[in-house]
Amino acid sequence: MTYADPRDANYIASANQPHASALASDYTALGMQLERRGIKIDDITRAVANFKVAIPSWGVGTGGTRFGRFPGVGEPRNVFEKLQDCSVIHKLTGATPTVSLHLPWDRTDDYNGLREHGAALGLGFDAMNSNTFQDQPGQPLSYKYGSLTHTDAAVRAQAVAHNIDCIKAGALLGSRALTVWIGDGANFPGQTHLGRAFERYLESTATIYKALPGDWRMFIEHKMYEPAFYATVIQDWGSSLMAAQTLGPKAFCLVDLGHHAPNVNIEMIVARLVHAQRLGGFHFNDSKYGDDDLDAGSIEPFRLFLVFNELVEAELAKAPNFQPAHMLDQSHNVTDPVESLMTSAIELQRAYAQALIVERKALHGYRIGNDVLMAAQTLKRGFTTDVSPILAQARVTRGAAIDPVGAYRSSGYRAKCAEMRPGKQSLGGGIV
Ligand code: LRH
Ligand code: MN
Repeated sequence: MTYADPRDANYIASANQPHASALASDYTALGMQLERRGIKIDDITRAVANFKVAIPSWGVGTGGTRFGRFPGVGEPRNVFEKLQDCSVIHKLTGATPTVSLHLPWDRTDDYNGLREHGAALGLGFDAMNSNTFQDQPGQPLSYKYGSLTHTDAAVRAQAVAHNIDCIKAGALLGSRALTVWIGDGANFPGQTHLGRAFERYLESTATIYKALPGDWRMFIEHKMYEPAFYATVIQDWGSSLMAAQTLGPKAFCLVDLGHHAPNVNIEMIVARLVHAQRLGGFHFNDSKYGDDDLDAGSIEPFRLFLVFNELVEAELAKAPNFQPAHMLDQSHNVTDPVESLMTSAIELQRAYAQALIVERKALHGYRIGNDVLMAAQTLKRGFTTDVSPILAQARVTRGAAIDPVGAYRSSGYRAKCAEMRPGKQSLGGGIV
């Protein structure tokens, strides 16, 4: 198989050529359809082209579960190769200019070099992610019974120090946020004092908060369960919001879609966090049962649309303190991670475009008049409109591919990586 660099502008232009006329006629047809609804298609395309989502560095390698991991070929072996794959995703979608790193998985002793490597690839760095849910080789104190909320102050101090290291590394990279997710909790009723554990969390995060540079934000990520299976210290948005409001104006709540019980109304949580001016951002993915970390929009696209509907309402209302950081957080166990991350970024743009074309004036009228059916139908019409031409046109305006997966596959990039990245992949269990 011949190899072509899928990031090369000429390669992308030639890959787009066979799709150009179909896109042009589909775009014109959709434009006329939306015109009849009083919507200018180019306005939507511009907004979609400006929509950005960060790639999780841990998502470009094949993920796994506790039962096993089946690595693909040509996997990135270090953070520099992870960035290379991220640049392919960005060049072919035009939607993912930043990467969210996870320490120590992405630790390097040359963060300035990493920053330059990223810049050369056209990439920046989004929120840093700390990790006190695993013990590292040679780590003095274990996180088996918790980290920021451990009963032993020395363990808490070790966890706090790690988070401050993440801030220091992030500052060298140009990141301006730290995401703190901890697995701390209990497997048995009685194992922990539910109130004091939360107080220890507030004490530890207050120290981390003090270390935040002036223009940084701290994202508190709640999760209902796993690895703790009875009680998790930051179990829900309520605990997260209480912590953010206690810590200070730089603390915000991060919503990982997979961190809720099935059927929880996540768009309602988003509406409340917007109201509280504490919506920091998202870890987008999809799930059917637990924290499945499946591709965004692959299981519940209507739910994703309803989340973006709340974001568009907030945007239109010019909600104060509203700058949500969008990130993907997925585990790609059976697909090529580059393909999954490209299609997932595009599914977020789809939900955003669908929310943008909702006829808000008519919807408002039906709501005020309690014309329930027409209100529901008017909202749903955004979701049932095929906005694919807008998404493809937005990519073209960014010099990206009309058919990213097609362009990626015909480039032979993965096969080339298999050649360039020899070496046995570890088979163990676990998400990375
Ligand atoms: C926890 C989580 C968190 C990351 C980890 C990789 O489930 O969502 O955001 O640190 O996955
Ligand atoms: Mn997450």
